[in-house]
Amino acid sequence: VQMENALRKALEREQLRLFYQPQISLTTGKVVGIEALIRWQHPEFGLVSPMEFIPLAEESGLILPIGEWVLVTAIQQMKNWLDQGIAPMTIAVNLSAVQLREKNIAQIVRQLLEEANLPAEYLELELTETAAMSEPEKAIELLDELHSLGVSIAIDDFGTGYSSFAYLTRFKINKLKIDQSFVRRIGTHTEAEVIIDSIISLTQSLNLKTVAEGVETEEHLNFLREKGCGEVQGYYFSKPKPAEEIENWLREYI
Ligand code: G
Ligand code: G
Ligand code: MN
Ligand code: NA
Repeated sequence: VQMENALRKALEREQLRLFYQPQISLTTGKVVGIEALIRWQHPEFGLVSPMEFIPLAEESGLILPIGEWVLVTAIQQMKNWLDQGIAPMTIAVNLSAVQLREKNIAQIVRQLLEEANLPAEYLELELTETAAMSEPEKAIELLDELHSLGVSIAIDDFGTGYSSFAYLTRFKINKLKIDQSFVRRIGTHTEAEVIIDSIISLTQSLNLKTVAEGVETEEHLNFLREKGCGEVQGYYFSKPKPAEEIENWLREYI
């Protein structure tokens, strides 16, 4: 309860921050997207990882106002970058399973895009495989709604859950994000390499994009390029950073 109150105050006192991490196309070498990742700038404990407070936010329901804050902030930031000419690219926002169950989430997204005057095509929503498969029929309905708004959808942490191929074809999705637990094992674990290879083939057959997460080394990168992975994200390029720092990184990269 104490932590819950502290988190509620963090939202009110504007102690939440978004960090941003680039996604790079392996075909063009360009930055094609930026993922927004939340942090809590705690006055005593410093930067707190979402792993420490998202579960609590989900249990307490605080994830709804926090998730909306993330959407508002990421959309505003993207609009700002678009106006500065640091584009084209998408901003990717993580959605929690709890937000997926919120009845009017598509309405909220539509309204926030309208208020910020950001075209829907610049927004990508990430839903974990586990969240999508926990209530697949509901997910189908929501993904249909979001798809008709024009936002794109990525399935996050792919390979760690239990997707059925039947659902994958019924979900209106644009991208699969290969979980970093597989990428980390490139070069050391053949099974992980086989799984990555299969996910890439699967996305190609389904006409989806693939992003590999957690790319840290040249070896990871070469393997992924050779297998035909479309996009990569990871410390090899940049850690998640505050907006100003990622802007500087973008200017240098371009
Ligand atoms: O950035 P980092 O590796 O610390 O993120 C840890 C976990 O927190 C990841 O699984 C990520 O998806 C999740 N996460 C980061 N930001 C958000 C957010 O805004 N909303 C939700 N629901 N999860 C987030
Ligand atoms: O939303 P998702 O579960 O994909 O969260 C991504 C998480 O992975 C974030 O916490 C981010 O900080 C972290 N991350 C991003 N790139 C790397 C990387 O190259 N290596 C490691 N170990 N973690 C990464
Ligand atoms: Mn993610
Ligand atoms: Na992930």
